[in-house]
Amino acid sequence: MLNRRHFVTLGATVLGGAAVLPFTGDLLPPLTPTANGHHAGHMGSAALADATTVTFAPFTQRMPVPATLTPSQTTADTDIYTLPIRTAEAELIPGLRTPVLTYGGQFVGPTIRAEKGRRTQVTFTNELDRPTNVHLHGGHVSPENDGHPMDLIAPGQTRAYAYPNAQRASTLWYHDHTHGLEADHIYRGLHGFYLIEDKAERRFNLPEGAYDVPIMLRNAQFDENGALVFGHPDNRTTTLVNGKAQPYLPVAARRYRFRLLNSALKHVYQLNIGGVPLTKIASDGGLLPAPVEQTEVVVSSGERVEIVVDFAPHVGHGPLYLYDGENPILRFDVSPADGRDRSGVPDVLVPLPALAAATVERTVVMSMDMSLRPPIGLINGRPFDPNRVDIQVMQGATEIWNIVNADVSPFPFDHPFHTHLLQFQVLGRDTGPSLPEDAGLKDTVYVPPLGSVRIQMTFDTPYLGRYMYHCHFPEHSALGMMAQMEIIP
Ligand SMILES: [Cu+2]
Repeated sequence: MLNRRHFVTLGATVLGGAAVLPFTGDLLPPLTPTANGHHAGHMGSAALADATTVTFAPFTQRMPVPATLTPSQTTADTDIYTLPIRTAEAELIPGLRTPVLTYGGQFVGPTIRAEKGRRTQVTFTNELDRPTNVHLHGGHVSPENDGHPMDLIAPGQTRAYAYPNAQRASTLWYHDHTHGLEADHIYRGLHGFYLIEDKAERRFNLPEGAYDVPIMLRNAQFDENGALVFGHPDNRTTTLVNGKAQPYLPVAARRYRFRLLNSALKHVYQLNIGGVPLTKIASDGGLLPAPVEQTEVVVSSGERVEIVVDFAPHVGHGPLYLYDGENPILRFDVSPADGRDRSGVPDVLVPLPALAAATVERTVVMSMDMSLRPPIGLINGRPFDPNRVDIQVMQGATEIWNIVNADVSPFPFDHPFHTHLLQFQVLGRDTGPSLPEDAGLKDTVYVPPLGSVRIQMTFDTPYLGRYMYHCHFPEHSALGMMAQMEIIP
C-alpha cells in the first residue's frame, strides 16, 4: 500500500503542499534561462506569440535506435538495473546542443527489455535539483511501484521500482509522473521504452532483432540556439523521431516491425508511408487477434501502435517517407536485402480475453474550466486531490466506463483518456462502432471534443490500493484532469 504520510510530506515540502491544490502549471520552474516555464498562454486557441523556431536541414541525421539497457545484476528470477536521472546535452537538431533531462544520459532513455515471467527491478537515482518519479505506462504493478504523482524521489535520493512482467508481451514506456511537473519533465526528455517479450510471440516469426525497431515520436519547439521552449503546443512544429529532428533511416528491402509510441505532450499523429500497406499487429496492450491492413495509423499522446512494413517492393525507387498527415517526418533509404527475409505475419495472432458480464457502470467526464487563470482540469467536475479517493473498485469486478469529453466551443479540447494498472477494451463510441485505433487491448484512448467512448475492463489484479486515471495530455493532468481509484477487496 502507498505510504500516504510519506507522500503527503514530500508533497508539502517540494510542491507547496496540499493547501494550494490543485497544482497549476505556473509552478513549473524554468530549467534554462531560455525556457518559458509558465502556462498562461497554453490554453487559448490563438496564442501563437513567441513562435520562435530553429531552422535546420532535414534528413541529415541518422535515426538512432535507443540502446538496450544491460542489467547490473541477474538473479534466478529478476533482472536488476540501475539508472541515474540527470541533466545532459543532446544533439536533437543537427549541430546544436540542447540541454535536456534524461534517464542515463540519453534523450530517449535506454530501452528496458523484459521477459514475461521474469521480474525487473530498476533503481533510479535522482540527480536532478527537483523531485521526480517513474511511472511504467501500461504496467500491471503494485501501487508503491506505480509512480503515484505524490510518491516522489527527492533530489539526491534513490528509489527501486519492481515490475513483475506477468502481463502479455507488449510495448510499454516509462516516464515521469511528478504532479504538476510531469508535462515539463516528459517534454525535456524523461521518456523511454519498456518492452515485454514472451515465447508465444517469438513463435510467430515476426521481424525480430535489428528488424524490430522501437520508434518514439514527439514534437518540440526550439529557439535559434537549440534550447527547448516550453510554450504553446501549436508552436511545437519540430518532430523528433527517436530524439532526432526529421532523421533518415537506412532499411533493407525486407519486412520490419516498428513499435510506434507517441510521447508528444499533445498531438495526434496520422501516420502513413504514402499509401504503402501498413500491417497493424499490436496496440497498447500487445498483439491484436489478427493483423489489419491499413494505409494510415492514428496514434494519440500516450498510445502505441505496432506495424509491419515490407520494403521489398520499394528497392530502387528512391526514398520513402513516413508522413504525419502530409508532413514528412522520417526518410527511409531502401537498400537491397542481404539474404532471404524469413519473417512473416501470421493470419491469426493472440485472441482478446472474453468480455465478462459487467456489474458496474460509471461515467467519467473530462473537462477544462477556462474561467480561471490558469485554467483547471476537471474529472467529473473536480480537480485532482491526492487526499480524495474518487471511486472504489472491487478487485475482480468487471466495469463499463463511459468516458465523456465535455469540452465545447470556444475551447474544444480533445483528451486522450488513460488508466493505470490494466488495459481495457473499447466497446464503441457515441458516433458508432470503435475506430481502427481502438482495436485490441488499450490503456489510452482518444476522446474528441463532445465525444464519448465506452470501455470495459476487468480488475483482475492481485493489487489493492490507489491508481490514477487521467487525461494523457500531461499539460491537462498537471492542471488537475486526474482522479484516483482505489482497488478494494
Ligand atoms: Cu486533456
